[in-house]
Order: sequence, then C-alpha cells, then structure tokens
Amino acid sequence: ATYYLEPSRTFSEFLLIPNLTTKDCTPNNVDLKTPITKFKKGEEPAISLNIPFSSAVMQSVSDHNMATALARCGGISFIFGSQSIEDQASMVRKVKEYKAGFVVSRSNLKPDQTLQDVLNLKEENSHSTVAITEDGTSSGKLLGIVTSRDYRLSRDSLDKPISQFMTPFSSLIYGTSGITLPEANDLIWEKKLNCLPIVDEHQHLQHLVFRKDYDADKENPHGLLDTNKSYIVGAGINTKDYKERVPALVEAGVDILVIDSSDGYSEWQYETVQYVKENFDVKIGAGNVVDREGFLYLVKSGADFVKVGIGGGSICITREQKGIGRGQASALMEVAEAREQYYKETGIYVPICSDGGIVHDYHITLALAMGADFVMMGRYFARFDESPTKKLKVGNNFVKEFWGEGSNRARNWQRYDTGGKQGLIFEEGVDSYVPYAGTLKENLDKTIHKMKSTMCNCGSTSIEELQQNARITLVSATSLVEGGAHDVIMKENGLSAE
Ligand code: MZP
Repeated sequence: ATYYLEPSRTFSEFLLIPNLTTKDCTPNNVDLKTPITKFKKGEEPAISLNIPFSSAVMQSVSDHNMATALARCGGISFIFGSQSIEDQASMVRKVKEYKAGFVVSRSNLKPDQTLQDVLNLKEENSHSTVAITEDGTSSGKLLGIVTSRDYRLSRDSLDKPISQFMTPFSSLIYGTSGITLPEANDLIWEKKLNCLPIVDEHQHLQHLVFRKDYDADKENPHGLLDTNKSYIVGAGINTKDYKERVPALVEAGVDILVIDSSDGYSEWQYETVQYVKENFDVKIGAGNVVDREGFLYLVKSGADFVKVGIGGGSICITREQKGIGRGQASALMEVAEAREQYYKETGIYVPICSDGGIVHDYHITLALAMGADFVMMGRYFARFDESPTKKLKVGNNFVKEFWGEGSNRARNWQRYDTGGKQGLIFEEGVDSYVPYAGTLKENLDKTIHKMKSTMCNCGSTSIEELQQNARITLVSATSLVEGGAHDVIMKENGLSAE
C-alpha cells in the first residue's frame, strides 16, 4: 500500500489571512464571473457563470423551478438524473422555454378560478407569471397577476378564489412592443407601476416586466427580455443509460451535462465522456475525484470540467459505509495544483468544481481561494422555497426535506454502481430535514455580499486574483474555539437583566 500520513483536511481547519485592501477594492467592484468549461489560454470559455454557484444533481434539490430561479441569479442547476429520461428532458425543456409572462387569451381565466387552477396553468406553460384579465382575453383589461411568490402560500390557500392573490395594477401602458428592458424599467419607476405589461402591435400581452426582472437580467447574460435567449441549464447523467439519455437531453436544449457519480475515476466515465464528445456538440463535466491521478484521467477523456469530492456531502455516509474518501480541502488543493501544472504544460485551463461539504458561507470563499472555479451545493439550496421538497413544521421550526441520492428514498444505484448487480444494495446516504430558510434570492444575496466582503479583505476583486493572492492558514483546534463567541454569557441562553 501507499501511505498518505498527513491527515486530510476540511474547510473548517483553514482561515484566510487579509492582504492589503486598496481603496478601489470594494464589494461593488468585485466580479464573481467564472468559467465552467475548459478553454485555451487567451480564449474565452464557451460557458461561464456570473456567480460561482451550482445546485447539486439531487432529487431533493435541482428540478426546473430551482434551475430557473438560480439561472436568473447567474448560477446553474444540474437537473437530477435519477428519474425517467422523459421526465428529466421535460424539466430541461421547461427551463429553456421559461417565459416571464403568460399570454392570457389562451387560458380564458376568470377571477373566480382557484389559485391551484392558476398554478397548474403556469406550470404547464413554463411561465413565471399569469396575468388575469377582466374578460379572460389578452386584450381585456388587466386586473392583476399571480407570480411565483405565491408558491409560498399554505396548502389551504389553493382552493381560494384567485382574486385574493392578485397583485393589482395601477394602469396599463400601451405601445410597449419593441421596448428595451432598461426603458421598461424606467417606465415602471416613472409611472409607479408594480410591473409593466409588454404588448405586441395587436396589444396582446407578451411579457410582464417586474423591477426584479430588471435586476436579475442585469446579473444574468442569459436573461430573457431584449435578447430572446433562454436560461442556462445543466443535467446529470450516469454511465449506464447515457446512449438513450443524452440524445433526449440534447434535444430538450440542455447546455451542459455532468456525470453524476460518487467515484469518477473509472473506465466507465472515460467511455461516457468520449461517447458524448464524439457524438454531440454539448459540454460535459465528469467526477467525482479527490486526487491528481483521477483529475488527469478525466481530463484525458475530454471532460470540460472536473468535479471534486468524495464523502463530504452533508447527507453522505460513504466514508462510514465503505471507508473511501478524502477531506474536501485536501482533495481540492491537490486537484487544483494538478490543474495549474496541466495549464502550464498545455495552455488548457480545465475548471474544477468543489462538490459537497460547504457548511458556512466562508467555506465557499475558501474553496475558491484553494482553486475551485465554482462550487456545487445540496444542503444550502435544499433549504429554500424553490427546492422541490415539502416544507413541514417539526416542533416549533419549519424544515424542508432533504435526502441523499444514495439513500433508500432516492435509490440512485447508478451513482454508486461499480459494475455489479443492478440496484441499491446498501445505503450511502441518509433521509433528513434541513432548516427552512426562505427564498433563494434573499439568501444568495447575503452569501454573495459576505463573499465579496471577504475577497476585499484579501485584496482581490476577482476569483482569479483570489486564487493567486490568497494566504491561507491552518488553524489549531483551540484557535477554532477562539474564533466563535467565547467567555461571555450569551443573552439567548435565558438570562435577562433586572
Ligand atoms: P452538501 O452540499 O449537501 O454538503 O453535498 C451535496 C453533494 O453530496 C452532492 O452534490 C453529491 O455530490 C453528494 N451526494 C448526494 N447524495 C449523496 C448520498 O446519498 C451524496 N451519499 O453524497
């Protein structure tokens, strides 16, 4: 055997040491744009993200709703592959066909219809909003709109008349066809509207522009209005049925694939990447690996990015069950070093994704500083309204369900298959709850602000600068205690002053 006698490390064992912060190094000047597909030195990557976030290839995390919400914020979801090919392709299609507003003439909706009727229509037509008009036609007087926010309403709201949930309009502006998004936004402010209906030359409703659409669009180069482009979306595949699954996903418009596996250092992955590269014009990532050898092997197969991490996921029990894996920070540092060497030797930059084990927001910044180009997270996204799972009340707390792909509930045996009997023979993941945390956008904004602020402390206004300049220190167990509140009586512990 070969021995690695240095212990493998996790993110919590490291801290960043501040560098000089110059006056122009402010959070507003920090750019989080990042490549996710390989590119030659001096060239642009085919796909990059505006924020280095991807949501995990998991049933309890990444469906079409999560994918559109995250793409609007500048990140990407990889829609889970542990479902039928048709269902997965249909989710991809929903993201690609997603429209900001719904043309009501097709629906004949009346204000006394229930919220459930409207949500069903919205879902069927891949629209974010439904407009309700007086006579149920697109040229009729606009009474109000129903937006995705309504998903947060309790289940008993679903039978109530739709009129209770509509956002009323103060007025309808005509002649808005061909208008640009910034112009639309100016009108919204000027006329004090909740949103602006965009109509065509026949005064038929095309889109509804909200203030938040404008912000999201500014952040996302794949925005819908002005350009007619669709949101970017990824999908997970496996090394078993890829010859049937990949054509269906490509047909549905997927932008990028990733092979979803707990251990990617295998000939099955090599063959799958080669097959996709030879037969389709679609990007593909591979993984997961935890060392230099695994990384180079997948790069040789033609992978556009490589995913790093075994056993660090919050719901993962692979290390306990099989005794394989590596501390996430150690795995990432070794793979990042191999990537830098490969870049120097060949002039080809292969992005790496740090997958799993992110617990605190600063872990994301650390992962980037250690060489990741983007992170993949499950637990983080599972907590939000947009994840596909049920929100429940347990005791006094709201929670959302979150289960691993290797749990009995997901039964994603292809992710763990090592060429034996088909089916899940033992579990490598658990079924759990995570604390409910609200909407994706509000949480993401906070996380991003923290990251930008940390990057300023480190004197960096881009991920590339952070990777080059970061100074990272290992911390002792006792300095971890020093890092939290200590030697004070916390007020929430029940003591109150007289
Ligand atoms: P986390 O962000 O929740 O810590 O980790 C999410 C990652 O855990 C996923 O992207 C995937 O790589 C991994 N995962 C998913 N299911 C399992 C399992 O059942 C798992 N063991 O390890």
